[in-house]
Amino acid sequence: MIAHIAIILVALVSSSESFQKLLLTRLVLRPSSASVACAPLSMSTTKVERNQNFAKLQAGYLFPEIARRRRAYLEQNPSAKIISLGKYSCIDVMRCDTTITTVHAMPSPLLFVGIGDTTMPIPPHILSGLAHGVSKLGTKEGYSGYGAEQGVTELREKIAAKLYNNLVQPDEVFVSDGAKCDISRLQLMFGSNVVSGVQDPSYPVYVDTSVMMGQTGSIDPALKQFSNIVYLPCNPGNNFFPDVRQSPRADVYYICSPNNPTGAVATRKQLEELVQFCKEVGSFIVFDAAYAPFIRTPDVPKSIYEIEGAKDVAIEVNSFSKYAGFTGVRLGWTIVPSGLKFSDGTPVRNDWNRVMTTAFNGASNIVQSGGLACLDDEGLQEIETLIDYYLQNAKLLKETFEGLGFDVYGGVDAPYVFVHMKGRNSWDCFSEILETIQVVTIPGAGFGPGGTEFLRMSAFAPRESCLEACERFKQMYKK
Ligand code: PGU
Repeated sequence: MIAHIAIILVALVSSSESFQKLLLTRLVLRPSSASVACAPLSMSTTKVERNQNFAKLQAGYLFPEIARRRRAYLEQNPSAKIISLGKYSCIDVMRCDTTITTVHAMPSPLLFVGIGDTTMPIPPHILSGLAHGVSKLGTKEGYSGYGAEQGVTELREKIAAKLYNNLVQPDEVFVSDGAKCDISRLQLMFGSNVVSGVQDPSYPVYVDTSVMMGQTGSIDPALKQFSNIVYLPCNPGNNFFPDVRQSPRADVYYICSPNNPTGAVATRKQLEELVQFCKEVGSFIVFDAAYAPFIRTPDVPKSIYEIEGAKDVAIEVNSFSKYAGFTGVRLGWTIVPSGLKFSDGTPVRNDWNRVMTTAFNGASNIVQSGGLACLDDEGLQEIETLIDYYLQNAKLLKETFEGLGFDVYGGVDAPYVFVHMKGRNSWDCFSEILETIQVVTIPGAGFGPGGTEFLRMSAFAPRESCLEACERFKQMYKK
């Protein structure tokens, strides 16, 4: 319709009389047969039915909602000096002693500088890998186009060797543009007839994509849980790891360790029991190991494949995002063991390959060159150094809240510190902290009902911001 109006205007201002006549005849005097047959549609609707699964989702995705609230606060308080300890943390200490107009005039300053989550620059060796990927494209010999959809062979081999000690084979590694995208594509593969099991609280993508795929019924407003999802309670009483035997069976268990948001890490024994259970009941595990390199405690598994028998039941998603500051660069991978099968005997890897070749066209060749550099000895050392830095922030946050008398979880082998606000709703605490000391935290309620009384603090921040946030918390909560 708008296009038609535009063409009519062009015709009217056109100097050529015959052109005007032609266009007006075609567009105005001879309406299309469809518009003759049907009653005119209102400007604001079409005849395309909305996917009702989307109507089941309660609100927008968690992190943009946090950003919206922060922006709203800044608009009311343009001189506020905000610190974020969650997503969008790299605005660090943001002085908005500008006018509201200036804030608007910048391209969403709060979000723009913050997208990426990690805040430290990409270190030199890894950066040189990315640069090498760029320069190769400018040469005849180095140029490459599409594919391979599964990732370049060298990178698949290096991931299998350097990160999995050859516990997995290169042809079980599928390189991608990130773990979140792979989780969504896994859901596409699983379809709408499976039952998902999630830790409660958990990274919201597992539940939201299950809803989008039509696996669930609607949400129970009192429980804040969707029907047909198995919510596995995770709390201090079970060290934030679920006892799957206490809940109804799910087809696919989404297990994240180190955990977002609780910061808990699953022990070898816990994972052994989980694998054993899934073998007994014939379920899959989707193991999200996006924070694996934060594990420093000896004998805590960094991959599900360190557990015997895991290749019979588990898929692992992973990503360079938090390893190497690639949140904006985008590079991840998923391991699908060759022996993992659906109930009809079809290898899962076949269907995953079908998804990746159909709904994905391979990770960027530039970025894969950066991934190769990550896995050189120098790159691995740079990753260690980055993670040391964030773990030090986590320690500062953890000690601050412990010193203030809170019960605090995580923050040892994970970048997240989970603080119990005892009896208080985390959205209220979020607002109170934002308004009182201008620090942005993430309410645990956003990760499921199990997180209602907790706040998630992220260690992804510049040290100065972290230190200043700790000082402000001390001021706010001192007795
Ligand atoms: N898995 C877990 C457990 C995560 O926490 C995140 C990001 C991802 C996967 C995404 O990995 P990519 O490889 O970068 O896609 N969690 C961040 C960002 C949240 C979001 O979804 O935008 C966080 O703050 O929780």
